Amino acid sequence: MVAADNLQKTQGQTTFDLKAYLKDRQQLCEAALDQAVPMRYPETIYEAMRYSLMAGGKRLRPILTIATCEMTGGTIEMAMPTACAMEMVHTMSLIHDDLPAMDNDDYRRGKLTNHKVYGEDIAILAGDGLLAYAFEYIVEHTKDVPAERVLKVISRLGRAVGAAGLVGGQVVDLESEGKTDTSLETLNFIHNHKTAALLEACVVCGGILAGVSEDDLQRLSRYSQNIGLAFQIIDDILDITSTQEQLGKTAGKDLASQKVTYPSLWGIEESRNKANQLVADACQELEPFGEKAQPLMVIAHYITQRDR
Ligand code: GRG
Repeated sequence: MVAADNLQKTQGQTTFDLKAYLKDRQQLCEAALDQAVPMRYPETIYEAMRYSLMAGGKRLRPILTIATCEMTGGTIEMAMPTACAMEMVHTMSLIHDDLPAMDNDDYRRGKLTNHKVYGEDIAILAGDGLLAYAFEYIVEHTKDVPAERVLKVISRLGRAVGAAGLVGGQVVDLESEGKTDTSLETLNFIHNHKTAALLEACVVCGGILAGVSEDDLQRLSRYSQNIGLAFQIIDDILDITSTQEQLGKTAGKDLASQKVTYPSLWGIEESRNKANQLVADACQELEPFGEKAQPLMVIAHYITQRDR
């Protein structure tokens, strides 16, 4: 289904059916991921990798890659291997984040965490396996895209994942544990790296695959940094206002550990206002893309309206 199929006419006004769009894209991604990581010998590791990869989740990251690639003139087919790789990297980061040495969580995506089922040793290796395979998968499966674009995607993803991205954010987060005086600057550093960096890579890489100009790449980068921070602010709010059943992971952890979060600094209402402002700023960056930007604009609003 192309994005235009999700346009609906209601009382003479054209609206975008986000629910149908997300469901359609989630199904496409689920099928592609299922195919991307089949069961093989040694079964233990493939089973552990598939356990977390196929455990659901919103599939926001691969959907962003596909939506950006389509908006900038590419196709779903061009984007899908990179989209799958983004979800592999995201899933590996969740597996490692849940380990006893990190956040020590028992539930994720409504199921027991990977190490609870397979043990810490296999969970670490399942994360490593997904991380390495993500890069291999992009190189081996991307078709009809010039090689230099694929190289750029590999480079951007590597940067987003390493010490300049997720790993760096996680380290500062670990160092902030137990501290009640974490500054806003440090909090922003943590989430710009832990959360926004991968979301940015998803969006920017979608554009790179389609061959966007440097100016448009900068616009996509600003859009995704804004939605990345908004995503984290809402994540912090949901940790307070939602239940474990709704989130599929332990709720109320931040309050219990007295962690400094956006709502602990600003309160819930002000945090929500800031998230809405970030989404408005993000959407402004998309104006030059016209009508075609509708899916990315609607996804940006979904980020602040979501309940899980
Ligand atoms: C990447 C090499 C490497 C190591 C990992 C553990 C770690 C370093 C980083 C932590 C990254 C992390 C878990 C950030 C949190 C991001 C976040 C808000 C996750 C929740 O994302 P959702 O709500 O989850 O999109 P679903 O399950 O819907 O996909």
